[in-house]
Amino acid sequence: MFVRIGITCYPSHGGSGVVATELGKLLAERGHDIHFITYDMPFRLGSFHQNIRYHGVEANRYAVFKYPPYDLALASRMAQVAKTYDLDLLHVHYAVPHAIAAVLAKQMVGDDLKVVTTLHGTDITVLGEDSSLKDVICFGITHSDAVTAVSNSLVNKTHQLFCADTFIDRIYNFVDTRIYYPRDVTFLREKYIYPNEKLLLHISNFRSVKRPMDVIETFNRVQKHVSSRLLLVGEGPELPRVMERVEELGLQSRVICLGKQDEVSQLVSLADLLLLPSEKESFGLVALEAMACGVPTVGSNADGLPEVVIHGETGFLASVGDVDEMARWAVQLLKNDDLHHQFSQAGLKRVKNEFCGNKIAEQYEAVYQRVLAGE
Ligand code: U5P
Repeated sequence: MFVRIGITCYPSHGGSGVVATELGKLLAERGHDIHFITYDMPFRLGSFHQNIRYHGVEANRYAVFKYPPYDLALASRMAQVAKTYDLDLLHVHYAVPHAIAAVLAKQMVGDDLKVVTTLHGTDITVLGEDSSLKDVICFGITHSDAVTAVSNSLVNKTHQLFCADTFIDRIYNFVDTRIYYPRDVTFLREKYIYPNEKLLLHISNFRSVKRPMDVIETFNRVQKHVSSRLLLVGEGPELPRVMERVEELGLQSRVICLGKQDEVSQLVSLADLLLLPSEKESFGLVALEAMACGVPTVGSNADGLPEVVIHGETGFLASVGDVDEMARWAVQLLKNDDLHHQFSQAGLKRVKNEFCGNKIAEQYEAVYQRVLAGE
């Protein structure tokens, strides 16, 4: 089956955009025609591929508009690209405003154009609680031809918050194991830590839902028992407060802050442990990236994270905010090389069995086939 697919996502650093981009690349490799329709080039799109085209979206800034009408510009661009390239379907990642714009584009083009919406998390768990958006999110979901969500937890949450009757396929996120694998990064490791030290890693958008302050509190406890350093990757609103706390605790020499990075696969391989203490985490893509590099996660048991990290097998999970418990688990793993190796191996096996790209691409293709057959 060959499908012409328009993909819309947030092109910036974030799980939904990363997965949408990686999926587009993989589908292109599998022979499908891929058209990214976004306001900016997705940051992980990388080099040229003959089956991938990019169509930018520009919202008109005419003086009378207090807010540039991006959603309408997107719908209009989707419809235009769909007509020009005879697209079979629009696959949109993140409900707001993408699903709604896609439904509008379908109305402009005609019913042959199908809409597949993938829910990634905060579009449901955060925005779903906003009364100004709830109804329109529900509209986008119920008018899509198929809806997928990245974890069972997110499927259940969507049913609870929105539409109990809508069928939702659970399709997990994936990693490209040609990029994420346990790399030999000894040369880089020497630049950050001494040979007797351990390296803990946190990667996120430093928003409060990621609880980055808990990362610091956990690390502070860990470094009292294990000679270690903490690498912070990413940027976001909580980062200044986080760095203030690092100073208050006198940890400046132990915490390395790299800011936003476009390519994290080498950095992930550097680490002995990933810290992910999120308050909400529909999936936890960084935990999967870490697992693929043989790095266990210590984090919270929020939402879908236990579907990715198996407690006691590929990492350890504690209640949200329980930094003492997280620190205890981290110390246990960092002090016991055999246990660490066992978790690392179990993680690699799990990635191969559950989260490999081609397996996930096949699941999306099955959804495409179903909607195109009108089922
Ligand atoms: N990410 C980066 N660079 C950064 C911060 C995050 O590439 O500076 C990526 C992570 O590697 C992951 C995604 O793929 O963004 C964040 O996923 P999530 O935290 O939204 O699940």
